[in-house]
Amino acid sequence: MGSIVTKLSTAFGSPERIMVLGLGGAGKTTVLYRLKFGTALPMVTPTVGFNIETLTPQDGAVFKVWDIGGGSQAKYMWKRCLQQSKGIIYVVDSSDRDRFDESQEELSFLLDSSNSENIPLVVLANKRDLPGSAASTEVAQALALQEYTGRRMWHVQTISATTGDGLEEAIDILCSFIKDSEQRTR
Ligand code: G3D
Ligand code: MG
Repeated sequence: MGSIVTKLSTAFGSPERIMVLGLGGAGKTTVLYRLKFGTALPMVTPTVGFNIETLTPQDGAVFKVWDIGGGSQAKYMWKRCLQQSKGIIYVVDSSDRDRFDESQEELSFLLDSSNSENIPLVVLANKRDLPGSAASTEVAQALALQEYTGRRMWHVQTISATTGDGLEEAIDILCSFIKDSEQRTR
């Protein structure tokens, strides 16, 4: 299997900048690793802060990965970065209902405080391999995504970053959203 991200460059002819955001532990690093290498992450190094990982244009798309939450000051810095992005990937641990509220608050802060309504959102409801993980409808509700209907393109895709299940579908949807938003703003 080739790298999934090459789809993005194939779709757009040039590398696109995608923000990958979510609370610490949601699975962002694991997602990034799988996008880049198409395999599971051999070892995860805990990361704190922001702008910590990127995929480069040679990989087909520029992915900026930022940890949010926990009172991080970084969130005041990613607004500008967000406005320059073509798409937002928001990663949620779908097995950790205790953090749904915090995840929702961070997401709404992100979306409401930046001038970014034209930027599509794909939520990765990660860790679907774990028993009892929330379905996409539950995650959509927990994140109050209905509020954005009609204002922003959004979709929730359940995935497992460790097995890769669902990730390709998620990237396909992001590609089609980005194409749609570019046609609208043209
Ligand atoms: P982050 O970058 O968002 O902080 P990480 O998150 O990618 O570091 O992942 C946090 C933990 O969740 C890691 O476990 C990782 O292996 C695990 N994880 C990520 N994706 C999945 C998944 O799809 N399924 C399962 N079961 N676990 C996943 P550790 O134990 O290293 O903290
Ligand atoms: Mg990480």
